[in-house]
Amino acid sequence: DTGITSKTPITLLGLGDMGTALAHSWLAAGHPLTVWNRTREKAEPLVRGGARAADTAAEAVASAAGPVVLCLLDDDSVGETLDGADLNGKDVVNLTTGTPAQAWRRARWVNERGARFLDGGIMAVPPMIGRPETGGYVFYSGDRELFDRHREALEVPAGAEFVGEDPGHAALHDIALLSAMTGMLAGITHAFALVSREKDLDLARFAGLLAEWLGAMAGSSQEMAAQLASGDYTEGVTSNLAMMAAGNDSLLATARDQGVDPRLLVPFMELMRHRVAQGHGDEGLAGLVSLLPAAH
Ligand code: FVH
Repeated sequence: DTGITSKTPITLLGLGDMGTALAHSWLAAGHPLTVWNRTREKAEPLVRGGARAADTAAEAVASAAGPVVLCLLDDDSVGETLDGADLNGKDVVNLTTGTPAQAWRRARWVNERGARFLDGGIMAVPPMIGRPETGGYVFYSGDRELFDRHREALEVPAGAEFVGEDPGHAALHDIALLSAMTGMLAGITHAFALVSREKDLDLARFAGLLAEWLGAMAGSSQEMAAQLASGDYTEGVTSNLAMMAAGNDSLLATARDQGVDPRLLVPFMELMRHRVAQGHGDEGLAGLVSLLPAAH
């Protein structure tokens, strides 16, 4: 073994749970890897596995011949870490979770320092990294040329989904999916509150039924997308709002009978009722989107 490889060298700043998982996947795939972490000890197991640990973030960046990947706690820690580093001519890939506005500002900040910028939103947890069969992936947005150039290396830890040249779009996709998940988890919590006091009810069996049902219902997002695209919120409606709003009475009555506080459901139900009261009971859920613009 000459130690010479044609694999893209990676510089990784941040060795928390996610950064460490990313590092192991690149090492396992044979990529030369330079790492830096604020708490140096976290780099030791990776050094034993063949990585080089830089003494400072600035030194890691200065020696980078490939993408400089950041996977840190938040956008502030990205700013602190890159402060004082010479970014001129570098390719910066930020896998730190943040908002679209933070991504826009960070892109400008990085570009002003002579570097290219790609933002990423990781849709995976650490055990899914380097295991394509788990379906984990990363949303990328920003510099398309940077993405294409390093695509092979970026696809080592998880799948790569480029969602546009607007640097904020990866974060927007990430946050939109996490927001949808939050609503889903609220629904799951309510469902378990309804059934969990029943002594003779098999919760594991119920969990399986629930997961299957949610999977089947998730297809309605395509119906909503089509309605939003056409502007006709009645297009292809399978379940209209008037019917669903009427059904809500049964959901609330059952919550009451089971001694369950319906607070996780009520705001959404009120939105449905409002839209029906406006005379749009024949629509699907897409019409609710028009009720959501926040007052500034
Ligand atoms: N872990 C997960 O399940 C999720 C999955 C989806 C994506 N997230 C995001 O990934 C980013 C990193 O997450 P993480 O799991 O690696 O987070 P931690 O284990 O808490 O590690 C945090 C690292 O950030 C370093 N750090 C914190 N503050 C600073 C700072 N001011 N300057 C420099 N580095 C800083 C910290 O260093 P240390 O504490 O070890 O010294 C860790 O390396 C994150 O955006 C998730 O939202 C993960």
